[in-house]
Amino acid sequence: MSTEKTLILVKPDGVRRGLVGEVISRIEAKGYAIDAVRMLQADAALLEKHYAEHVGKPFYEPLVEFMMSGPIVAIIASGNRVIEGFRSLAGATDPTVAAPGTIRGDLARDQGTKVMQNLVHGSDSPESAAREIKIFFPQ
Ligand code: DAT
Ligand code: MG
Repeated sequence: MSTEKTLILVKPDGVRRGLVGEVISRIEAKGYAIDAVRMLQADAALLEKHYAEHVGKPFYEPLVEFMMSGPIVAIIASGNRVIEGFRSLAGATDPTVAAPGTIRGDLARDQGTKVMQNLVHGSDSPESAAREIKIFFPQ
């Protein structure tokens, strides 16, 4: 059985605030392996693929604008149940109510913007992980 992999993003707010190391530290401290890291500037076409499920929602345009507002860091992490495990480390989508102890709960808050700025993305299923890893690590 091959080890599970997930796609993690440190979003532009996380890069701007110098939290790349903090996020990677939390992944490593939990015991997952870092398999690949890549810094990039996302464009609208890449984000439309990544956020296909959200196209047309009221927060989609602000989401794309936010995700293009600066560089992001894409990470492949691996380990048994890493998909679920990283979602747990990240905390709830809304940083105001994300539990203390989580990345979003400890380090993010509501900024009064149309899209929630919550520092990190993590794949939500094995199918999403496989799809998203191909988008950010096409080689
Ligand atoms: P998650 O990132 O927790 O998987 P998601 O996939 O539902 O959440 O949404 C993608 C991102 O879009 C999320 O990280 C923040 C933003 N977002 C989601 N729902 C939102 C809403 N109702 N209002 C504003 N931003 C939202
Ligand atoms: Mg999601």
